[in-house]
Amino acid sequence: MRVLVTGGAGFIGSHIAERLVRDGHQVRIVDNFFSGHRENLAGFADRIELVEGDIRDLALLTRLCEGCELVYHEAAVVSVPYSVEHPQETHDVNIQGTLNVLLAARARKVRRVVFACSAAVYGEDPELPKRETMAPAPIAPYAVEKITGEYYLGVFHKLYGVETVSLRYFNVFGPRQDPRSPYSGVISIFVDRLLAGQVPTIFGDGQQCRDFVFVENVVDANLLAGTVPAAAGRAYNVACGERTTLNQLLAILAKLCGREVKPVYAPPRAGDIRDSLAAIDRARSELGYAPKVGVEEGLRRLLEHERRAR
Ligand code: UD2
Repeated sequence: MRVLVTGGAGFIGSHIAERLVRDGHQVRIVDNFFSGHRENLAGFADRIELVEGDIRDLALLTRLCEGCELVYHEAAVVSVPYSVEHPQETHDVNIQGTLNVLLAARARKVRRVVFACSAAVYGEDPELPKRETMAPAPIAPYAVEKITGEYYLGVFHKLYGVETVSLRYFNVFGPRQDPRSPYSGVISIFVDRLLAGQVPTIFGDGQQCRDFVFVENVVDANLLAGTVPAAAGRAYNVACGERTTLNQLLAILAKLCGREVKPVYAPPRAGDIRDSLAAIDRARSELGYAPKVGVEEGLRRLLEHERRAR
């Protein structure tokens, strides 16, 4: 089948696109290269249709949806702090862009749209694990934008019959995650520092926890979300369902690198939530999702990939 991946040159989008190509699908990518990179497509660039363009352009999206059965909507401004600094811009991309994807999908009779949502929608309610039945409590523009996108999906499903699935990603990590921005994920930053022989900084006491999930598991969840009939109109947490503290994370990385690492501890980062952990029962029972790559194995694969790339 023909599939459109928005943000297909980005960290997660490129992994989804690569798997789809490997499975024999015709893949069309649209990316404006704001945070995507052509290098992310190395190895399969000759087997995709790549269009440089922006999801704020409804006419373009409508053309790109022509002949597509499925859309994976991964394009977004993905940074919480950036959304705090530039709420108008992130609104335009993350809300208007998502609405455009849905309008284009409806106009071109795309069967299903799978949306990259975020654990950010849960906000700072301390109750763990996070379940999809909990009320969203956004505390940043980014979270407002992601939950609004999800609400739009629900409405397009109910009103217009577009099949929609929203995947609430927790802390995704893996190859191609850019460590060079101040908004990068902690694992990409730690691995970059360790391989450069530098000392990582832990903000806070390191006892805060996250539900880190290797990107291949996220790809699995997306493929299931694209095919399982009962998923239409639903939202799912995508995570490992396990908590890892930052101190544990660094200890695992140090062990895998075969050396002792003493981090620098700095004051907690403003606006951070303390702990995060997902319940993944719904994704397990309805999608048949199971995280195949655990955190430690994912970290081993990431290190191996980064060592080879240097
Ligand atoms: C994640 C998502 C974000 C949003 C948010 C919702 C990523 C990359 N970000 O942000 O998009 O969904 O969850 O809650 O997945 N830290 C250090 N040292 C560093 C960098 C970070 O100690 O050099 C700490 C940081 O203070 C935090 C933890 O690591 O306690 C995780 O930080 P993050 O930026 O990787 O991800 P998070 O959970 O803030």
